[in-house]
Amino acid sequence: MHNRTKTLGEFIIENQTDFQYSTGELSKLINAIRLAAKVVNHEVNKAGLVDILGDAGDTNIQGEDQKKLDVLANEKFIQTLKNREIVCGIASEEEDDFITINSQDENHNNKYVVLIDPLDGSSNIDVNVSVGTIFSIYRRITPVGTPVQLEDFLQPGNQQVAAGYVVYGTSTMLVYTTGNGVNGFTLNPAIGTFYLSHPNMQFPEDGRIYSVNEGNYVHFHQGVKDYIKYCQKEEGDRPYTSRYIGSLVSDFHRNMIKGGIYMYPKSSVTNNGKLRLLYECNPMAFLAEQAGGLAIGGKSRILDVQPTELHQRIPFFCGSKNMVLKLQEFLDKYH
Ligand code: AHM
Ligand code: MG
Repeated sequence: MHNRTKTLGEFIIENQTDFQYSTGELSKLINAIRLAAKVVNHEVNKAGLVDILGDAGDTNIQGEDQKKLDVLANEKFIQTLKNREIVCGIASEEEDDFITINSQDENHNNKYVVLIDPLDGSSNIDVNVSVGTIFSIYRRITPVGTPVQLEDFLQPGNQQVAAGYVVYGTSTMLVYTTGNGVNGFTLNPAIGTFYLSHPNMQFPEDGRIYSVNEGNYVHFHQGVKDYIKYCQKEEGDRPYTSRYIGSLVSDFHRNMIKGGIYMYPKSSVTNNGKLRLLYECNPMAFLAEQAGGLAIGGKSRILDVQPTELHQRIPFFCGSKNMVLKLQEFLDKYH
């Protein structure tokens, strides 16, 4: 019998029986993200036309201002979530402060907050290389019915109820977890539907790819330098392959499929590395662990870090379990 591929919409409905979905609120939220992803996908796909139709800052033919794609992606996600009245607050890498969402009756009845990096890897947009959206969802900790507070956003990653990313690559994929494994859905652009293409995604336990900006090598700490040398040494299954897109979502996605490690260490010039704990590291760490991988911030598990500010940065090492454990050995030597 022909086994018809499931759509993301069907998958969400089927999984509504998970305890996390019991009120249907989280399902609605993931549906809203699915919709926003399609809108942003449409914008990303026509990014190359900006040169022909007008640059950011110009006025387009309808008299509207052209917007930079990351600004546009930010607006689309926030607008979609606001319109559907399903969250009580949003924090975005693109906004200085979090946004409070009032429901129409001003009751703040929704219980989820969303944190997003609307378009990550934005230096890749102008050169037609993959970019992504990253999202992270928490249940608020302050009482429902009151305005959302900063502490609702500053929860450790181990409190996430869902997280995921969209990769705008050769195909557009939405990959997410609700704490019950990781599933990947590929967009059929002809009909605008995501199909379950990668059920139960798993990091291979071992890998042969390391992803790091080696241009910063001279600034890295000795443990990271030694690990990079280890990756390059001719011994056993080494040297490993070096692959670095400079787009976290794409580097992570490839490593999860093929086996590998992603590193953004601190250095002598960036004390905490570059990546943001709330918008980038926590959601990726949740996905990594749900897919059998690991994510550490140097000394300890990323998901156990207590955030202190919205835009906090942290060193990030993430990928196949045995590769991260090996790296940890090198880091521990210098602690
Ligand atoms: P962004 O949020 O400004 O796009 O920066 C995050 C990106 C990650 O996607 C990527 O892994 C990293 O920055 C690359 O940084 P670098 O160019 O320093 O290697
Ligand atoms: Mg980013």
